[in-house]
Amino acid sequence: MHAIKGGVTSVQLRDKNISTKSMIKQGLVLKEKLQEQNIPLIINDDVEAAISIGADGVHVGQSDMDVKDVRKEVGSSMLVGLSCENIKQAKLIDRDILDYVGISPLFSTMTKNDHTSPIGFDGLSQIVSLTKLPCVAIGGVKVHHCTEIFSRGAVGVAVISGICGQKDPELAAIAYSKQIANYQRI
Ligand code: TZP
Ligand code: MG
Repeated sequence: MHAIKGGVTSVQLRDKNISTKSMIKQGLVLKEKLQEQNIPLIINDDVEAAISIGADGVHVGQSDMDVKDVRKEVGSSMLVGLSCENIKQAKLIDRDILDYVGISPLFSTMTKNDHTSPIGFDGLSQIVSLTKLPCVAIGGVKVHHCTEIFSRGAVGVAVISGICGQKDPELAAIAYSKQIANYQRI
């Protein structure tokens, strides 16, 4: 909730090592808190949990459930996002099924130990230009990267360690929010 006070506009619940039952338990608690603040909750890679929680969205990776099947299960009102790691995957993005794309990883990060090769700013531009969907950059995103990320056409940044791993997540979120607000004024 500190991060939200600092300006975070959506939250993803991600834990690769818990059961659907625990995901639902945690998700329901989180959903209630986020709903009070009008902040959407996205569940990572667990469609069953996302449906049970009544989450606003579900996010899958390239090796998770196929997005066509995800869409069939969640219906038309839930957001569905997909991670995209390279040009080949970008060319296969189906904008009739998906709502947004997570471009990943921008830079190397210790948070996800099995990530693919970092794509950097130029990779980000290439993938953005291949999709008409809103793109969010993830992976090693620091405050000082935000202006460049937005200038390359992404509409958002997804951050874990830069906010959750900081002593003061609220202050960290404020720093990201300021960069984004400044960019929007340019
Ligand atoms: N997917 C690609 S990189 C990543 C995920 C979940 C981790 C991002 O974490 P951080 O700490 O913001 O680099
Ligand atoms: Mg995954």
